[in-house]
Parts: sequence; C-alpha cells; structure tokens
Amino acid sequence: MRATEIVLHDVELPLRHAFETSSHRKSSLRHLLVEMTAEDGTTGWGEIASPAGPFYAPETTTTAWQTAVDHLIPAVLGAEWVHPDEIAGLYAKVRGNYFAKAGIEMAAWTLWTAAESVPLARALGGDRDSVVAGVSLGIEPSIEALLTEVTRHVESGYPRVKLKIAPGWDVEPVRAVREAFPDLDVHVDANGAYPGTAEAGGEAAFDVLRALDPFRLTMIEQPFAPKNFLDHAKLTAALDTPVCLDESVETLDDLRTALALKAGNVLNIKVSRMGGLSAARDAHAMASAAGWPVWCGGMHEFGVGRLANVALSSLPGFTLPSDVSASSKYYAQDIIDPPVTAERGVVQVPTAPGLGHGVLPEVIAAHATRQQRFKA
Ligand code: OSB
Ligand code: MG
Repeated sequence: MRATEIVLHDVELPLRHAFETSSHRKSSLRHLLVEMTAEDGTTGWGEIASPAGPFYAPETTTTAWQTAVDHLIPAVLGAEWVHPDEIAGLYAKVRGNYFAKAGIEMAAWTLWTAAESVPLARALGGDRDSVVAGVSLGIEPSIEALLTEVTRHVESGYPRVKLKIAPGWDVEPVRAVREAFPDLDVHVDANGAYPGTAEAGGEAAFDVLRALDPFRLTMIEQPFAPKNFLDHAKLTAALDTPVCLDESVETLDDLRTALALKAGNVLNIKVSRMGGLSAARDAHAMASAAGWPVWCGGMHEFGVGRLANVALSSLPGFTLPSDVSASSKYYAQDIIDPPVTAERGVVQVPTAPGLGHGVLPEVIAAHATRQQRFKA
C-alpha cells in the first residue's frame, strides 16, 4: 500500500457545554484531520486530537501541525507498506509527538481496513458488538451545578461518571455526588494536579487523596505528575481504591515501568497519547497479561477519533466503561455521518469496513481554518 496524497485539515468545532479541567476552560475545540489517499483512490481518515495548549501533554495544535508537515507526512507519503503496524517505523527517528503520530497512523489504519474490506474493530482484534460508554465531567462552578450535570447524564443512561478533581475541588464534590448517587460507578481524574512527596504540599496532598478512599470510587486517575511513578506506587499501596494511570504511560516502556513498580492497577489507554492504534492495542495486551483492567480514554474527539476509540474499546481487555460517549455530548454537528450515538450508555461497534461511518467533507470544509495538500 502507498499513500500518494495527504490533506491536513485544521478544524474548529464549537462545544455544546464548556469543559473545564484542573488547567483550563474551553468552549470550542480545534483538531487536525488527516485525509490519506492511496494510489487506487481508497481514502482513510485520522484525527490529531491535541489540545490547543501544552497542558495535558507537551504538544499543541500548532506543534502537531508542524511536526506532521515537516517530519511525519514526508516520511509516510509515497512509502510502501503492507500493514499499518509498519507506519510507526517510517518515522521511528521522531521522538515523542504522540498526538501527531496517532492521527497519521489512524489514517493509515482506516485506509488499510477500507481497502481490505474489514471493520477497523475486527482488524485490531476486537470481538465485541457494542461497548459501554462513560462520561467525563469537568470542574463546575459549584457543587449544585456539578450535581445537575451528573443527574443529566445518569438520566440519559450513562452507567459511569468520571469527575475531574483538583486541589480544592476534591473531597466535597465527591462526597456530594456519592450522597446523591449511592450506587453509581464514579471515578475521579486529577490530570496530575497534586504535588508529589518531593514537592511542597506533597504530604498534605497525600492525606487528601487518602481521604477519598471511603467513597467507593472505581478509581483515582493520574493524581500525580506524569513521570512521578514512585508516588503513584506509594498511593496504590496505601489505598483500597484502585489507582489508574493516564498521562504517565506514553510508551510500552512506560507501561513496563508502571507494572514493575506497581504504580497503579488500572490503565487508561488513549490512542492519541500512545501515538496510534498499534501501540494502543499492544498496551492493552501487555496490561491485560499483567492483570490490569483497561479502558479507553478520550480527548473530546470529533467523530473520526471517536470511532477509532470505539473500535479499540471492542478488544477483550477493555472491561471498564470507556470515554466514548455520543458525539452529541460535545458537538451539535459532528464531522461523521451518522454521528456516534449511545443508547443507555451503550455504543454499537461499526460493522462496515474501515472507519465504519461516512465522513462529511462539506462540514469539515465549513469549519476548517486552513487546509494543506501534500502529494507523493
Ligand atoms: O484526562 O481524560 C483526560 C480531555 C482532555 C484532556 C485530558 C482528558 C480529557 C477527558 C476527555 O477526560 C474525555 C472524553 O473525551 O470524553
Ligand atoms: Mg485522564
């Protein structure tokens, strides 16, 4: 297979509900769509779902565009390959930049599965027809506003709710949600906002996290900074509540480190964070073999990245609900047709070849702020 044309689309979609994390607040999102065409005319799509700013990972939309243009697209355009597992090898010399790599590699996966007439989920080793979705709720201006959001999503059938926490917004919101919903599957995600024991306030932060233990949370996700494996290990040993890693695991080597140190006991696998579907599939195999349950995390993807997440979530080790909520949770108009829907929190895995849903070029064009075409 040979990609002879790649078009990069810089697309901004308005969010239906502003989203706030421990670091910033957003009312629209800009992602880069990768349209990859082979010499026989078959097309695949990928999504570079980098946040605009370097707060989740070092990449930004701007650096991802530049890395794709200067390094990844030149390496992939015109190169011969037999299977998408070979794509990462084409730009093996490029360090990091996992979001940019993931979008390019995803386009190759959807291109290849379209050409082979096989659904993306099956090609990855998925064996489920549907996957269970959870929602991720941002930091709200008040506990009342948070309870309104939780209620809205529980009433629309989502069986799991993840709450973003940060120092100062942790024990009280968790207590309020637990009191209002005694049996709900609730977990929290700190995006690394708590200081570790080598930093000022680290001991106090440890006590706050310990105070979350009685609330029967399904997990505490990424309390400490990405490279702080040791405090994650210390917390894992200290709590009954499982500890989940997100930002810490960008590579299979990071995962080996986490497994060896017992720096958690659950893994959030993000296609974007791990540089693509092949690495995400391999992380799933490695974590599952070690007995860690996994789930698929999201980056508020548009439909292309969302469908890749749905396909990945159909693999057997994805035993916890994934962040693959309906397109409509975030976007009034998605760029795929039909949009991803959830029926009482259950999302169907597409059975059509490739990505499995159509892509809407006119919607992409209407929301694109720039487009650039590259030819072999
Ligand atoms: O940590 O999971 C995270 C979005 C941006 C940055 C980090 C995270 C998130 C989410 C998104 O939680 C969840 C989703 O896409 O549904
Ligand atoms: Mg997370």
